[in-house]
Amino acid sequence: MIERLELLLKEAETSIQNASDSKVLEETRVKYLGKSGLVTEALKGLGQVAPEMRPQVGKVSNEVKNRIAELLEQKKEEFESKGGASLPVGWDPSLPGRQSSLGKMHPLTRVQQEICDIFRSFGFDQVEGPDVETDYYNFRGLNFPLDHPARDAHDTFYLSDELLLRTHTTTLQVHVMEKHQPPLKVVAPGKVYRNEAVDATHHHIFHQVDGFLVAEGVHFGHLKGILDSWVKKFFGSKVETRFRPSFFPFTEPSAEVDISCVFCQGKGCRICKQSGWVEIMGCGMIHPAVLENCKVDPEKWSGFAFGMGVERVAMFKYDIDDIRLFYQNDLRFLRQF
Ligand code: 2NM
Repeated sequence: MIERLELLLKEAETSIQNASDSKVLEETRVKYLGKSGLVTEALKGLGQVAPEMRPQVGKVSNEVKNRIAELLEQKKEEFESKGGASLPVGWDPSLPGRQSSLGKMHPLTRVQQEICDIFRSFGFDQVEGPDVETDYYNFRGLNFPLDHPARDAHDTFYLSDELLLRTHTTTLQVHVMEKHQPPLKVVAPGKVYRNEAVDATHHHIFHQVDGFLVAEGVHFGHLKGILDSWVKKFFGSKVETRFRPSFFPFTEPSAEVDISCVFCQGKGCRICKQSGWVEIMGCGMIHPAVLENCKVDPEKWSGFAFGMGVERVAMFKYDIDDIRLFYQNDLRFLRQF
């Protein structure tokens, strides 16, 4: 028995020494130490050994087993230090590596961040909120009358009588004013949803940045100053603004903001339809009813607010003529930004 074990050890030593790679080494391990390996099988004969010999035979068999295991381990480390152990057979380390490509931000995400970064540099805080809102935060709190056309199911995605997908991020102004008393300066970016037919300039999901400022003695001049400064930072210092009277339920007075066309410097071109001006956002002085809804005293506080579409601003900045390009994941389009 002892002789047999010593013979197996010699054989195993030679096999391990000659093993050419980690696969052959593993085969050698299984051949000797595996469940039905040669050493394991030899040990099953221990029962037939005379009882007085058993301790010595037992000792030798343990030594043989441990020695083989040790040799296997040494050889394995040798392979690993050469970098050979985990390499698949036939792998050619001299081949060039596979290139992994780096992704980047979607143009809409970037433009949305650029818009908000400028307002943050003016001291505005940035907030975000839920896409699913109640009728109150989206409409009633913002002074929309019950029969306002925007509340029609044709224009808004209702989840129930009371719940809907927000049609503007102006909902955040109500949330913020309910929780915090003025003075406040806030911008709210996010996705909004409208039940629109999709075409080159409309989509049922788009992005908006809405903002407002409430303090003591705020007037229309402050609104013009802040928005004109924002336009000059975003589009360039030579770009002019103009304010045209308009209507929104939550502001009074209300205005549309046009900027001089950045493609023709206001001379008139295809983009501005020869007018020299392009509409870029809506704004106004916050309606006293909205302040009251939010428990802000309109006798003490006043404020202005504005809202713009991120897609529209991005399309104008980069001369993109179809809003659908933003959502098609076409890398030929996305890689240009
Ligand atoms: C716009 C246009 C005009 C607006 C109003 C408010 C507030 F504070 F009253 F809730 N936030 N944003 C506003 C005003 C939004 O988007 C075209």
